[in-house]
Amino acid sequence: MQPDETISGFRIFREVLDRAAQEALVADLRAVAAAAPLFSPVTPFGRPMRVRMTSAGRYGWYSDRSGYRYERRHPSGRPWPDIPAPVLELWRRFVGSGRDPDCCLVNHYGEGARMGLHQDRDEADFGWPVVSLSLGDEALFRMGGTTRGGPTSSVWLRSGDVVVMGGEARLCYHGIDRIRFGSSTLLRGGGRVNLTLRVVD
Ligand code: MD3
Ligand code: FE
Repeated sequence: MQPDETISGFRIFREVLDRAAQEALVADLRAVAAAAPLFSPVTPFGRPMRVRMTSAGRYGWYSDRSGYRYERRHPSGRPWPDIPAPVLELWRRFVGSGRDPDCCLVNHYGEGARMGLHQDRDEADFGWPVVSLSLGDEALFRMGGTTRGGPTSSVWLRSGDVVVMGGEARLCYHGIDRIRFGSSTLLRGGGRVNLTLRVVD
């Protein structure tokens, strides 16, 4: 499959899901959030993150004063719900059926939410790519290189877009500078949801 754009190894596929598929997926994600409610992780520096999160799969991503990590259970003590079938289908389409993701992180961006530049390095094997799906409001995605402080480039991600980060891009710095709150009608009340699929262990 050919990406619509490739920017420093980040492969961007536009409008992979049409509106009907996006709406169906939002219903699945509401069920995930009912079983595993969204929460605001606290960074190791003690600051609550602006983005609210939950997860599906064998592992969920978690953070508190003790650090960033994956956990087997939601803070409620219950295991994370299963990854919705259409999400697994997306992964298999872009990565193949050799191994399914262990974690589907669900990030919710309300008005004013952003995510600073960071690397994803809490996983055991960087040979597996990360796949991300954007839903709802448009977001300004910034990507850099594998060291902090180098040049970056930015691109707007829209609802239904998929980004695949493998190879050189897997350890690149990335973040969300801002969203255009209310730019999409997918989520009632506005906002953005991003799914990231990862192999963890
Ligand atoms: C590049 N999320 O959850 S998705 C994250 O839109 C995260 O919520 C952002 O960064 C969001 O860690 C960006 C795009 C993305 C996801 C994972 C990556 C880019 C990546 C992993 C490696 C390199
Ligand atoms: Fe990330």
